[in-house]
Amino acid sequence: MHNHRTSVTQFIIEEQRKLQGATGDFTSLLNDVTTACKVISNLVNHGELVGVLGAAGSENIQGEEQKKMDIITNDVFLQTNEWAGHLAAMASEEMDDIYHIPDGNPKGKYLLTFDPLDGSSNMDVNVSVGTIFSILRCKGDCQNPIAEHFLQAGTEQVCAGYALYGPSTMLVLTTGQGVNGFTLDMNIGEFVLTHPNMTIPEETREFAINASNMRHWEEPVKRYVDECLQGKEGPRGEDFNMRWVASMVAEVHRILTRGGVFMYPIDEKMKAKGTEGKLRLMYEANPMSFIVEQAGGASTTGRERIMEIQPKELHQRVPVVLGSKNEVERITSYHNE
Ligand code: AHM
Ligand code: MG
Repeated sequence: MHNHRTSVTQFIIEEQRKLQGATGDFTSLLNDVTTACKVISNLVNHGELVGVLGAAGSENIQGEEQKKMDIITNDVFLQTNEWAGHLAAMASEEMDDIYHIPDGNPKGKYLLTFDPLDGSSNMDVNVSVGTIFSILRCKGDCQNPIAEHFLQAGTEQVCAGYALYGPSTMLVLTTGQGVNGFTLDMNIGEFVLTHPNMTIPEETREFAINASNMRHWEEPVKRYVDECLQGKEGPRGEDFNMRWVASMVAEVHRILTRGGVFMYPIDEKMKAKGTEGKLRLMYEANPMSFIVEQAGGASTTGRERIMEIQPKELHQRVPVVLGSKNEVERITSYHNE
């Protein structure tokens, strides 16, 4: 007998049926987003065979070197999502300003933000990379969207997700009813439900942080990591393991799978430069926080819940501490002491 698996499309349509007044708009939008992720997955898989590795020779608005793939994948996202009429506008880590739907295409009631290729420095060394996205409702005049329309707290997100281009390509999604994971079946070109109801274990013995910044860390972060490193002999009484992939998507996926905590905190070096963090609120921190909270974890800057931050600007950066609840609460308590 044929073993039927739920495709992501079927899953979203069934979710939509539970909502009163749903028009199918959101379902179609999500379909386009997953198509974009499939196109990117194909490019990532082919790598230098299709000549996409290396630097583009340009910088993004944060002054970071852009990879060829940052620009290509950004275009894929725009082209796949600009025509169907579900969106009022888009915003991306790789574009200075918001992206307007081209004249002649209908506009819709949603806003899409994305980091088309997170961890792109890992492309050239053939390590996992990902795509992160978030969907908001456009409130106000959606025929003439402006950047201010995007400045909504993370709690307003309608949907958040990521695609992880690893040994297999996965799509992990939340619409506020838990978190579900889908694996791309290359033979049929569909994401199929393989990881229903993903939840983060509360207890963990694993942390992730770029330790090369240790000398710049604030006291609470130093204390937390130091206590982990002391292992069995220290105040935690247990040995901890450390990981750093330098692809946030891979890091969050590991945490969803086996628990752990991920930190990109603010440090003295950032403060001296007037930066509030490394990761971006709209494209990275908010969508990942939504997913992590929906999976039973927690997400904070160390001082406040990320999803409650009222964004001040599109490209705002924030400190990020997320993962297993007990560890995130411990780190928060160190910040409060
Ligand atoms: P990117 O969006 O430019 O790729 O930067 C974000 C990435 C995250 O995926 C990752 O957690 C972090 O930057 C790695 O930073 P570092 O280079 O300090 O290790
Ligand atoms: Mg990124």
